[in-house]
Amino acid sequence: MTSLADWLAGQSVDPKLASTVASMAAASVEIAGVLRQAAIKGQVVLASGTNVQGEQQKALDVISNDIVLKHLRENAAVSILISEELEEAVHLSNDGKYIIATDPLDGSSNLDVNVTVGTIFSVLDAGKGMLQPGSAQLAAAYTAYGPATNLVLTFGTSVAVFTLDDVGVFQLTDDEVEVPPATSEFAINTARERFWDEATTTYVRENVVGESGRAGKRYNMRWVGSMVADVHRILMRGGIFLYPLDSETVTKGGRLRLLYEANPMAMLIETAGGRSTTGKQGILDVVPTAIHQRVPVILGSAEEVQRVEQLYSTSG
Ligand code: P6P
Repeated sequence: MTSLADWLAGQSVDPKLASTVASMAAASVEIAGVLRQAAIKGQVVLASGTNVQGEQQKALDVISNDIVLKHLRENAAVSILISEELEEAVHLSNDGKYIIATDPLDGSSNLDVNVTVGTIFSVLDAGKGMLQPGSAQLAAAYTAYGPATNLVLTFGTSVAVFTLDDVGVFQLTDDEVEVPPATSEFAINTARERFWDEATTTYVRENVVGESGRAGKRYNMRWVGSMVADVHRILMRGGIFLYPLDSETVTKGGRLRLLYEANPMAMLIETAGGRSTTGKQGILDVVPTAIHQRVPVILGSAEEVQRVEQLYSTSG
């Protein structure tokens, strides 16, 4: 087996970039341990307050953010942290080379029902500022806390999967992930149908009519409600994830965040041969205007995303 440390040492990337990824991986190993023991230690998922021992409680997403901060403060290569849990960016080092944008615990509302959640992060060149398009990312990754703990990582040329072993070391288990170009599985929250635009409505309707529909095949639907879980399934066996702009999310620009959800996931999917779009443009081409900006997200198997792009292009 090849450990993450040995694999990173063999990559042709700046050693400080490799160490930045290693710090985030170490944070995710610690977060995995916290999540496994949370119920036993009386840590509830979202509430704050005091536990049965009268100790001050923090929600697990705040605890996860604290763990990320601790690990990044120990790495002088990191200049700035942008986190879903923090309104403002945190300045960590005057001569750091990199910016980390992260959702420390995405999907945390699923924790109380023991569904896979994750840590998502993106690495940017600090010299270019915080508001860079996703195409400028130097690395993207997530850790999925599921039956196995998987770190899925790319520097832009290939996508590698690491699995946490029984002594807390990430071991390489797949070094050439490729998203199948075709699929018969789509992921969307169908409870939002009444808010959908014409392109989304047409696309889903064509899928659910099965073999007699435009796609000419039967589809299955999956919606975990945890982006890391849905995207990991799509990376591993194909599919399409849709959180499109709809009549309710339009006022905020979408549901999911650009810098630390859409961009890293789009980089992973596109590096693995898939496609991503907001419906109007490639996700990685969006120039951010704010660190917590939201965008519509459609990504996954290339042929499927192209069908959706075509529907958007003809629906005006
Ligand atoms: P909905 C989790 O809160 C999250 O940010 C993503 O992980 C997930 O894909 C999405 O929101 C689920 O949204 O509207 O279906 O609850």
